[in-house]
Amino acid sequence: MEKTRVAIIGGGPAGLLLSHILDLNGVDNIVVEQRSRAYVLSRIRAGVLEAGSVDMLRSMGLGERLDREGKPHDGTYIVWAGSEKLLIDTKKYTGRDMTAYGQTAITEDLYAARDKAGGQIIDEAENVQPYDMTTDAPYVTFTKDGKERRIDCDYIAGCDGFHGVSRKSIPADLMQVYEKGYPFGWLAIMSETAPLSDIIYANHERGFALASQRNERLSRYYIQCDLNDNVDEWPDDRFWEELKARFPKDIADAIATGPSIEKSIAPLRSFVAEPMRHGRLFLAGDAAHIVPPTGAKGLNLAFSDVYYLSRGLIEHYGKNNDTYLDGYSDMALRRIWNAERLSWHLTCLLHKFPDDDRFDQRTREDELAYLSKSEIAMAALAEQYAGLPFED
Ligand code: RFL
Ligand code: PHB
Repeated sequence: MEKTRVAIIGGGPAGLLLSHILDLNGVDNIVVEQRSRAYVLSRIRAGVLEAGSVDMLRSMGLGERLDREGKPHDGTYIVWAGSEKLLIDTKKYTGRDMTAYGQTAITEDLYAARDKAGGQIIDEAENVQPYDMTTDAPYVTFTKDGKERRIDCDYIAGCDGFHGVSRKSIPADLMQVYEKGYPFGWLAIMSETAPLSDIIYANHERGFALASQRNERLSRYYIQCDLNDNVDEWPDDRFWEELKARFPKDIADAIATGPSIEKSIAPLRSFVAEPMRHGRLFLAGDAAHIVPPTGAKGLNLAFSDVYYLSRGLIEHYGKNNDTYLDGYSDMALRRIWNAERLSWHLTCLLHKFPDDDRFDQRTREDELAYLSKSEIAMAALAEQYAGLPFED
């Protein structure tokens, strides 16, 4: 039996960052992760950080490699109708840039920081289960190397992603769940080729496409695919051909192709479970909400949750003040719902839906044309794409 103040379930970006911030503020904690460290570090996922996320990582001493390798840019381009182009110019409209820096690198940085500080991360923990969240003596049990273990704690942070155990341990009748599925997925590849200089979303009659990057030798590309597609049906040649067909010719010609080093298909989903608290259990990140990746909000939301939750716990222990802890769910959800709506809207605006008719596509093109002409419309989009500021 072990004892700590905060037991954190899940060692992804949300759990690791929470652990790091609590530790910096003298709040001891233990992270319990079901996968191996190698597995967690091999996940690719997100690539674009809001300025608020970058500020937060920097202020927690995690900015060194990010400042060296991350690529700041003014915003993301949208191309459509074969030749039109606009920039969601977050720099111009909010004064803040976006940064291309991969989730894999962030996770590496977080593990390095936790190791340096002597943080306790228990990986390959099986059957992790939170108990007694509505009492003042909650605990977490799991099996490690065949032995049953138990951590007694004051609070449990459920940072265990969409498929985790934390949200599922809250009685269903105490939670409101909002969910939307989309009739397509994203097929992603990583290739060791020089990326385009910009991040570009494409709306095309063949479907959505996205050109992104990790560093000057590593490109990340996505295309909208059928939900039933299998990666085996997408050899590299077919992928590159389809990707190029969805971009205007000058952009397609500039795409450097090469062998893929990773290829995967992810479904798209919108999901929110509220409130994000049940007694002494707090949910953060994908454990409580999912956005479709159009908009690049998922990891950024996980970080803003951690910002609010860490502040609540630090105030509780440091000042005996529970205002922020009690306000956590409402405060986090305001930002989450803005990102949910933006991600849903950009997904509808930029993808081709199976039951689309000519009217649907024409109205999409009208909205894109309007965005490229109206400073007011673009300012509103850019403000949300940049991410709303954290609340005081
Ligand atoms: P994670 O990363 O899923 O980590 C959860 C961790 O919990 C562990 N776990 C458990 N541990 C113990 N017991 C259990 N029962 C457990 N069950 C699960 C898991 O093994 C895992 O280690 O959630 P977290 O930390 O909340 O982080 C969320 C982000 O990973 C996610 O929102 C982003 O990747 C979303 N996302 C993007 N977000 C952005 O902000 N910008 C982007 O550009 C962006 N692009 C993307 C994305 C997600 C994508 N996919 C594949 C869904 C692009 C894609 C394609
Ligand atoms: C990525 O680089 O992986 C990426 C970029 C923008 C998105 C989603 C993912 O909207």
